[in-house]
Amino acid sequence: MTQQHGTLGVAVIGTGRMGADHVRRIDDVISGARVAAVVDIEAERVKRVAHGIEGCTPYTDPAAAMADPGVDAVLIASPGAAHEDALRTAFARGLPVLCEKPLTPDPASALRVVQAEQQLGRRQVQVGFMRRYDADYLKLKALLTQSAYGRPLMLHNKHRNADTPPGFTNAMMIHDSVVHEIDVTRWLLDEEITAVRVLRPAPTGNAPASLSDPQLILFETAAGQVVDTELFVNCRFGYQVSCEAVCEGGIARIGDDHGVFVNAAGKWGGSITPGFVERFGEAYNRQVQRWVDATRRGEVEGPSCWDGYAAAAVCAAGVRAQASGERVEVELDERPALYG
Ligand code: ISE
Repeated sequence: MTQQHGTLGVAVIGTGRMGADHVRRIDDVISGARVAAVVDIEAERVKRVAHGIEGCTPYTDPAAAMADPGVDAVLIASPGAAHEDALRTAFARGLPVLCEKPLTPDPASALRVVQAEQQLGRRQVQVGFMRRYDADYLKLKALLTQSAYGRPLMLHNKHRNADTPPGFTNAMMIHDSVVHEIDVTRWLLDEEITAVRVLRPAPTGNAPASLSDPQLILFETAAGQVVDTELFVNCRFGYQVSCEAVCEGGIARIGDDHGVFVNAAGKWGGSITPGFVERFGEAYNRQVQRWVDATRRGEVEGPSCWDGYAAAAVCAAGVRAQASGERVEVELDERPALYG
């Protein structure tokens, strides 16, 4: 690894909303890394993003950026369909990767990535499931790991977005939004999800007519736990993510995000964060910092390609369950030894 200025030279692939946010984060917020290259198919946009970042070269081709001698590692934030190719190029060049979710858009391609990483004989990818780096989720995980309240029996999740971007579909409600609850369920409970059901109540009038919003998603785990998620992506009032773990000896809940709590003019209350970039800003910072630190030590940690593949398998079952109204079992390959 050739690190200039003692820092990790990162190529950020994709300069849309998340990619641009990661460029800002690496340039301004975290330590130990610099943005050595940015990549986007839109030449003007990528030039604009690179402009003003010292030593940053714009590219329209991911492979060319990864061949840049100043690039030591890759952050993939392009649309999911482009991830498999970018990952394979990074594998061929031995470049460590932080790959935004989804690892790839479907289980077959995600499994191919798992198999390609297995052939390397070592982990090279951290998958960007950033909730694992959120301070509240980390506290909840610690309580469950210590068995502070006994065995967890159920999780109740709420996942609310103020609104959806144009073109957001029912399938994206699973792939883009519920994928986070899929990952936190597997991580918090340390169990695979085995089956999915989706209930679709009468929709809100605030969502586009093509969207069945809200939805209630039910997971069963291999240990027999049941997890429900209320997904409401046009709730209008703000961004809310919470998780309540119901254990044998107590209940622990996170995500009641009040910030400052005010009593005034005959009212009490706090405020609600507007969106995920604000709600999970610190988690994104910690995620990228931990990736940079581990990479500089020559290590790989955090959510793995297996986690990315398992999430894709549950998403596929979820989309089928959503369309059919039936209980759909998750089809999962055997977990390779590389992933513990
Ligand atoms: C978005 O892509 C995210 O990743 C957010 O965390 C999630 O809350 C939102 O629903 C998704 O669309």
